[in-house]
Amino acid sequence: MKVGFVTILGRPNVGKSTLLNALLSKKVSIVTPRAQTTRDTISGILTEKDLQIVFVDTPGIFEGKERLYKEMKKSAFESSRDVNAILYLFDASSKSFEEDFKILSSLRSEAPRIFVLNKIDLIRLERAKEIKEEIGKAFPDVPLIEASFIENFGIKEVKTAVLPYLEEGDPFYPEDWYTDKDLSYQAKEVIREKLLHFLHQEIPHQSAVFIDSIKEGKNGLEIDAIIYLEKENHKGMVIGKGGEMIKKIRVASLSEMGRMWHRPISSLTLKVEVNPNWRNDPKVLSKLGYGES
Ligand SMILES: Nc1nc2c(ncn2[C@@H]2O[C@H](COP(=O)(O)OP(=O)(O)OP(=O)(O)O)[C@@H](O)[C@H]2O)c(=O)[nH]1
Ligand SMILES: [Mg+2]
Repeated sequence: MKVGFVTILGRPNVGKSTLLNALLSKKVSIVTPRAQTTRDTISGILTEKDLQIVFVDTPGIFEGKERLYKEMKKSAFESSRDVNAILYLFDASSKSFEEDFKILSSLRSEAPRIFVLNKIDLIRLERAKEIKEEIGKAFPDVPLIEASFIENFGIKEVKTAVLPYLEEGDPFYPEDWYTDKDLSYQAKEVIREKLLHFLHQEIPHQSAVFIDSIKEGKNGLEIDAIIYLEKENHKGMVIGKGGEMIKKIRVASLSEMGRMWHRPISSLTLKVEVNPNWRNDPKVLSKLGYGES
């Protein structure tokens, strides 16, 4: 069987998680219009006859001063080591690619690279030509695939491009697995997706979700979650007038979980707590699964 690991890297918001979900035809990683959506490395497992590719979605690489962001950057860089190939995504609508070039030259990995210019639906043909020239000049030997994942364009090409880098071996995961993450992790991510969707400004970035318990009840899954916030005055905004906002988040999370898992969820309770400075507190970060303790 041909097997291998392929890491998906790039700056925040370039479409890494969109690509992962498209490759698997399944939602494994949350997607929002906002940067810094993905906070962990998430594997999506594509198993076909005689083939298993583990695609690893990573947090977008950027310089953030909080410890959380340093851990995110570290995990993205670490997941590019010892893999069969690296898919590096560029956002075609970017004005400059300097930051990308900086990231690429600081990558310490021997793995072959494949470039993807995503979001070409947002630019004109002329600009695409210009960008390809600029990237080609900086990295003449790396192949570049043009894509618009939102329009299902270029996904097949991405899959085909990684095939030569796979090796003969046994599968890493059972054939019916599509992600390395359990239900508890997925539940937390869905709630984060809805926080990012409904809340403005910095509130979602300054929040974290912890799944206190998830168990199979008589009528379906019963989930208890805690939303941690950094500031006391954010609490009112997350709960909303008469509990309107938290209700919206709860209802949207429930329907998303139902769509993803195809199984009943009989209860979802959301508690809101304030935990100042959680993004810098190694103990809290570790409890939430970010970085080392
Ligand atoms: N116009 C356009 N938008 C796209 C395309 N691909 C993804 N997007 C959108 O770009 C936004 C970010 O997509 P994500 O997949 O969450 O990006 P990401 O790279 O995982 O972002 P982080 O997790 O923050 O690093 C979402 O609103 C997507 O719908 C594309 O080809 N064209
Ligand atoms: Mg992402």
